[in-house]
Amino acid sequence: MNYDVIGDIHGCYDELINLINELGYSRDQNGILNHQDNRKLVFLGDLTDRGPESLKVVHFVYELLENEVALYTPGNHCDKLYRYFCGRDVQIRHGLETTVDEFKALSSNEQVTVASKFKKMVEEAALYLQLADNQLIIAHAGIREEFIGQRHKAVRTFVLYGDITGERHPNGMPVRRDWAKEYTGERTIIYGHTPVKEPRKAGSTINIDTGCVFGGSLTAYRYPEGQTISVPSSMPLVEEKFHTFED
Ligand SMILES: [Mn+2]
Repeated sequence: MNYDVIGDIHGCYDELINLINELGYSRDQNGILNHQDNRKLVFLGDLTDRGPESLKVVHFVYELLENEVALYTPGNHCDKLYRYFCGRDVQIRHGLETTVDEFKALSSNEQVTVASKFKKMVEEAALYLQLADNQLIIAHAGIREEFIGQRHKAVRTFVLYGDITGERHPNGMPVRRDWAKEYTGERTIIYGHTPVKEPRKAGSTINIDTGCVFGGSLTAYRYPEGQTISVPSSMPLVEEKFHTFED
């Protein structure tokens, strides 16, 4: 199986549709989206929050999962929205407020539908994906080589939040270590979570969060071809949200 892995969408539904069209997916006579070359889409998490149409993205990805044309692994924003839908006491900030506003504007029937779809997606999802005979790893914020195959608490924190130190930068952003630079493994690791202007390769890792919701682009990585395809964002550019790395 060949895969098209899609970076952090954050409610940018129009860009998602543009990218999927660009990748060559289309609907068959039964209205089911698929690819004539038998490819699958892979979503690496953070489907919602900050952007304009988070719940439309949820419905769309849910349909693809039901039709088995996509795989999904959650991000930190997915984890928090899941806890919100479970009625837990979560802080409605860092972008969750846009999704909650969309949710509250729905009828109670529509609320039940979208919440149960999303909960099912997250409950059935793996913390990270091991594909292509374990040669392709997809993890929201990345993963250390020695963590591959493990699922304990430290692995979960790393996969959802990255290699955080617990400290914060003066602008409030958590300090994240550059784990990808140290990665010497053979397996391909595709991740997102940290917005970069261009897809960032380091060893056999690639960060494909090109900050669509901050006015960058939405990027897909084609495996095994190793090619990236990006579509431009319709959102205003928020320059300070993009990270730069020393390679
Ligand atoms: Mn994230």
